[in-house]
Amino acid sequence: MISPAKDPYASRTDRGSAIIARKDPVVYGDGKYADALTPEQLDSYESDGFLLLENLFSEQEVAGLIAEVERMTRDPAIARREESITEPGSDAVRSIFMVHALSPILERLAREPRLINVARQILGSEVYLHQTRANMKPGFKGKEFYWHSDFETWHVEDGMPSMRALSCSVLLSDNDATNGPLMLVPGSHRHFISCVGETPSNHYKQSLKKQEYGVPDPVSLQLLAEQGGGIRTMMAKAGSVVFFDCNTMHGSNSNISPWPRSNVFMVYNSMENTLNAPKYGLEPRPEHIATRKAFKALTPLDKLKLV
Ligand code: 6CS
Ligand code: FE
Repeated sequence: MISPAKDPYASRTDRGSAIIARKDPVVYGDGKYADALTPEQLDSYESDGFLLLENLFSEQEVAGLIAEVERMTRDPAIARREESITEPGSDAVRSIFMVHALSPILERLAREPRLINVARQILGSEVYLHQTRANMKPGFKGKEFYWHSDFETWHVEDGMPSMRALSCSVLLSDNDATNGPLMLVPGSHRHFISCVGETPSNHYKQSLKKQEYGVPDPVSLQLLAEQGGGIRTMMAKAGSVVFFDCNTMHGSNSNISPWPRSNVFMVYNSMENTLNAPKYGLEPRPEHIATRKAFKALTPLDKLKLV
């Protein structure tokens, strides 16, 4: 295990906050491992740390996905499971984790070539699912996700070695200015913000409702936003998809509109970047939040040998 002193992405140690230059590539293998994005799209992803592909899925495909996610949200057997996280202060479902194991429809979505082949191309390898979730952000009750880098959490609490993972958010409802769309800081993926504070045990029981550790300080956030050209808000129709690097600073506001802002996230990790032990002696997080037991490369649907 790398000692905190040698860990280029040490965070939540006894030092104050710091901004560290990224040590890892953004696009691996020059994007030649698969053929999903154009060179212009790849360049845009590399430069910003994210890419919005509008209307990737048809209205009919979205209708099937949202019906499945709403069915899961209404299913009391799923609501009782530890994979379901409620909003702070209410019993409204905030997120359902490990949706690929709870739904055959969402398991197929994870292997949909329009998604997985983008991940294979950017990460330059075969990939597996580090985490999947549906974020419901229900009308009136969906609370914010404060600014954070997913990699900061995945490195410290899940032992993810390098920045060779990405999230893919499939919009299941129109995301507009009123219902708390995803916001990202262009270029922030090139800097790692080392956070202050010591991780409480079983932190995920609190952080998935409202994250208070591994949260960047305002000075660092303002620096990143001002040098990256501000904040980009992902307003797009349902069926659009946002791909973003594991270290891109992102967050979203509370939803006080009457309408939900539902999306489903697939987090692809490179098979060359499987998890080590968490940092600083932390207990590993449960399997439904961070895949540790089955690092098996995911077969894209178009590569399945149909029997
Ligand atoms: O801790 C995690 O893995 C989760 N937390 C946030 C705020 N984003 C990534 C992930 O869903
Ligand atoms: Fe996140």
